[in-house]
Amino acid sequence: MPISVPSVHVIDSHTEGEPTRVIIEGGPDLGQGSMKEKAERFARDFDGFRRSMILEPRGSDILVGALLCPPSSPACVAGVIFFNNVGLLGMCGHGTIGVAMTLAHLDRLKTGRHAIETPVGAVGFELLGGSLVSIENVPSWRYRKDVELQVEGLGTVVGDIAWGGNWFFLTRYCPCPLTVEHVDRLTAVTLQIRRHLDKHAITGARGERVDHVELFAAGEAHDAHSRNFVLCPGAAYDRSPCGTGTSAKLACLAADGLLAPGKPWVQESVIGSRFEASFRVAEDSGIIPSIRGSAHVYSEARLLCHPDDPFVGGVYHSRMTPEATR
Ligand code: PYC
Repeated sequence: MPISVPSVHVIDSHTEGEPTRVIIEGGPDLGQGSMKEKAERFARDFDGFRRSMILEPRGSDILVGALLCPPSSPACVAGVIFFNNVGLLGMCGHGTIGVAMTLAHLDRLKTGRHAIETPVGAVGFELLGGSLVSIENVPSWRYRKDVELQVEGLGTVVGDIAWGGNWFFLTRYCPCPLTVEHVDRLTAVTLQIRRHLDKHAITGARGERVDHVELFAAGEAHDAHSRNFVLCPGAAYDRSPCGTGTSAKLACLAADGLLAPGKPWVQESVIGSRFEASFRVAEDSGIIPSIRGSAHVYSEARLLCHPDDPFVGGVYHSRMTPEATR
């Protein structure tokens, strides 16, 4: 007689090289309430599910998960909680593009404009045809300019703190070229910067942890305005140019008067993939960034979660435990 094993239907895609795993069916029921309340419930009561979906052996440290749930606003096609190897994300730009392509792959959405609801606000998106998606992110803004850090082993590092759906420290400090051959050094340096931010309680506007660090240099392609390296909360680096990081960058450029509303900004990632971005001025304050990129669905699976499997709860990579990444 076949044994019934709990299974989770997932669809994996990548956006400009950075993967997203959308939980289609088999995820926890988070009940009623706002997306913020649902995210709090997910973090508090279902952390084992998060670990099982993202960590090895079913996942990997570089995956971002997207749990679909009913939205509280009828204007949105889905509620989405993004999560990674160490916890939850406020928003995820590459992940929103991945969710959009996944819903199109399932034939749940047609070309045109739609929106999802995240714990930090509604995010509009447009399926542009083929693999292209453009998103309209939550209002983004710069909180502090030219924050000077004296980082052990690195010396003076100057950067801005900005919100783009997650909190970022953005700096032009570049110890080596922003290329894949250097990702170990770039990871070590950005972790060192983040440890300094943590140690000295340098936070977002309401005391939030600044959990993403973004290094910038000139773009390599002739039409790229900039290239970046983005350290994510769990010590993985973003293979895409990071949607929320590009939003935070646009907020800084806008605040400095270096980019006008509607003007294009091409942001390259450390692997050379790219987002095309621009912004409009937000009604209250800050900017509304638009980010355009491509996503490709590459796998559809049922993850089996047999209770007898000793590693059903996932295993942390030794360098990437929540403690090691602090
Ligand atoms: O695209 O916003 C993003 C993102 C955040 C973390 C990884 N990707």
